[in-house]
Amino acid sequence: PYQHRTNATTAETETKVNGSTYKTDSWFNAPPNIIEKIPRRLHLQKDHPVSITRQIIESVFPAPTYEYHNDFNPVVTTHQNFDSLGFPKDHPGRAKSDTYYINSDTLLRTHTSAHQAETFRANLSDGYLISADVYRRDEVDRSHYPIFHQMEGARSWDRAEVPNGDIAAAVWSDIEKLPKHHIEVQDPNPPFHQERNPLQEGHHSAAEAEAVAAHLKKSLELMVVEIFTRAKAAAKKADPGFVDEPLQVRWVEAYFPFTSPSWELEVYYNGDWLEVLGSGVVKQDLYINAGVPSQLGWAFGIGLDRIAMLLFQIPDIRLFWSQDERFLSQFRGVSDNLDSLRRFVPFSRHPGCYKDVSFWLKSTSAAGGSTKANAHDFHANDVMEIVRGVAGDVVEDVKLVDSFTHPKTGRKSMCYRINYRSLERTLTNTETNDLHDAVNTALVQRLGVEIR
Ligand code: FA5
Ligand code: MG
Repeated sequence: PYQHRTNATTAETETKVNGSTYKTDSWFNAPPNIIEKIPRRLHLQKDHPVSITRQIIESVFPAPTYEYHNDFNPVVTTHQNFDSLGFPKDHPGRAKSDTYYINSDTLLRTHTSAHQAETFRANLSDGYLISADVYRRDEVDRSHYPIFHQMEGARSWDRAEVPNGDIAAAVWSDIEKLPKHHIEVQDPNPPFHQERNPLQEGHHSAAEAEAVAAHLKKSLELMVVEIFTRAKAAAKKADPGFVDEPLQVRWVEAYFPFTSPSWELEVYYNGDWLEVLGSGVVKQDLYINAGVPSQLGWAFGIGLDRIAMLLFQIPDIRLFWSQDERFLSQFRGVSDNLDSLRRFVPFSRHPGCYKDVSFWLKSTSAAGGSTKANAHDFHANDVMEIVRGVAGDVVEDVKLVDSFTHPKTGRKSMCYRINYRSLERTLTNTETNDLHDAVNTALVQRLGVEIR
């Protein structure tokens, strides 16, 4: 599926993603191992844990109030992913070190919020859920993978459609209709914070924004209750002696360029607070720019892979990409019967092998005219991606173990430790050595570093 061509006469390059051809330019930084996985769409694969997690959440946001969109194209414009959401031009998320670009104004979406504007504009229903694969250049370890899945949700009300334009009353009456829950919720946040999380003055009254926030929080708490009730049922099936502790959740103030006020929801899990989603009252500019200025409402975004890991007790995020029957067979039938959900039983853990690579960064003075990295533009995500690109999913994690600057020459040295461990079989020594040699060669060729 990976097709990248250069036209010899015009020197124009293009690449094919999901059957469409895109012009590439100097911003193109999506490697073959990423582009090849785009058609996988794990959130739509029947009986896949990511897809099952999507179904469980969808069950809490029923049609016809909520409409589901699960096949938006992952290739979006910088306008969709950033500008339409009010991201400033210098936002770090736009950097090539963090985002996969096809060309200077086309990229692989970094979040499902990229589709907010067009979905508000289409105005097909009161609410929506969007599930999709998202792409971020990031570290490599058991909970980070450059492709993961998000679900975006939103609920809007239209002033033009409620009696006397009284949105607050309409929203409170919708809150009354939601099911009740009995979990402990900590929410010490004031409704607004003047600098960090202001009321959108001129657009909403305090009463309206507070009603929308209350509907948002109640709806998302119900979602978490559904997820953790299913997680506990699975835990009890695996271990009848499982001691069920009361679910605790808390709301934490957050910041997103496209919501105000904003919050994250955290769940107390395995002795720690775990961030599960970001959310907030939608900035009115989004509705105005989408041609529906009389609407207002809330939105959230949740990571499906993280939720799936905790629902099924899946220990390593790479497993989602496994085509091994020992993995896939454990979820069969669950898409058609969510009550049959069981915990994942790990197959034997194969031995891992740590190997270090130490190198000098290219010194800044020697960089003249070169496109290779020097100490100034070195980014750890480049190392992560080169290792993943060469050795693929047999890399469990990559960690920086040492770095120092030579006191006399000013050159910088770094040492990364790579853990090679296949999820599916035992690697031979020769195989690991060959992979590590290939990683070293790629680091030299692509970053211009000098191996020590
Ligand atoms: C966002 O992506 C916002 N678009 C969320 C949002 C939507 C806010 C709508 C307001 C309104 P963030 O980058 O924090 O935010 O990611 C949202 C969720 O995705 C996180 O809470 C987490 O569950 C998940 N997530 C983020 N990064 C990763 C990762 N590297 N691996 C797995 N899950 C991740
Ligand atoms: Mg976050």
